[in-house]
Amino acid sequence: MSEIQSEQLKAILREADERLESASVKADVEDVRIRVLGKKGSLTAILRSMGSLAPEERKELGRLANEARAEIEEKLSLKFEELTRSEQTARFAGEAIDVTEPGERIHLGVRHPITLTIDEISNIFMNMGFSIAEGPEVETVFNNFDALNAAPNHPSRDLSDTFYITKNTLLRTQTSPVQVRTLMKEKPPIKVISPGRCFRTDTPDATHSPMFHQVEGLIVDENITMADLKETLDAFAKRMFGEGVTTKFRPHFFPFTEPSAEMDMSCFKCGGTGCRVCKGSGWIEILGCGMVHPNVLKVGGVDTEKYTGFAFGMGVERIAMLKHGIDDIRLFYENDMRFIEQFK
Ligand code: 2U9
Repeated sequence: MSEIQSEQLKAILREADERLESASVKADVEDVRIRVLGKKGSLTAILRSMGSLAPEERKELGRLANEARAEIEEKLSLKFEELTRSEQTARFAGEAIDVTEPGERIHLGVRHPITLTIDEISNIFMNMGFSIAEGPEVETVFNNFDALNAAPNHPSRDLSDTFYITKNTLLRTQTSPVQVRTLMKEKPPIKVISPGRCFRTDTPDATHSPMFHQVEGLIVDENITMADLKETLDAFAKRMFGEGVTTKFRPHFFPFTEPSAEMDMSCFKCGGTGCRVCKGSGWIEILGCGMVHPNVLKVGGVDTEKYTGFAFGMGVERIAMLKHGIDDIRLFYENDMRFIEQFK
């Protein structure tokens, strides 16, 4: 074997080593493979040139060249693996997520205390077999006043109490028109409550708001008496404010009921001895009620010889204020989240 070829092999190995040493990406390794082992590679050229050598020399050079090729292939593959690993490590580092990092807090909304109170009241009545009836906030003067036996000169009809839209339409001042619609549409037995928004021209103060909420109820069936009214509303007070409360009924006047009453309950805070909540009296007024006036039943096409009914109404804000010790109705409409979030 010629000295020159042996030197050439060493030079090829050295060059391959140097190039692999400085290879920084996999393409560099491939470049070295092509330079040495490719079709026009330096080692390939030597192997091709062996044909012209004497058999002895060819054998010796062949052995050395094959050893050199094996050595270079081994180094190529080691370097390739090394770069594959380091590229992967670099990629993983870029993709890394710190699972211990605190997440961004999602701000969940809460239901409004008035919604919560309406739901609580509605659930109590639904558990007694009432269904929920809803209707429009813009109503006819007929449904809001005439059908409810309000005298033509009744003060609540006054421009200074009611938001009129036209001569015959208005923003409902109570949710009773919903029940007037139910009476006119359905036959007894009727057992509904109507929760919803109402409007009156009140100037806002701690206990008044021109927009407020009511839950009203209506039962019409055979043999409904004042005893059913008292039993139902007493049960409501106990479920809403605690089993310990007792109720009493004071005579009152409403055009749509006769007889009419207001229901007081013993103070759920002090038990009746007198405190800040009941203003020292031991009693808290919570709703109005009465036996449905025959005139109202007749408007609904109900046979007043066969059927009687009772009705009631309560202000939702008042119930919520009592229950949660809130002293200003305006807090409900400011939507200050520090207030709203206390009731979830
Ligand atoms: C029909 C017949 C009768 C509904 C009733 C009351 C008594 C009552 C007030 C409570 C406080 C309104 O929010 S408030 O100002 N309501 O006292 N409401 S009986 O009577 C009806 C309703 C519909 C067809």
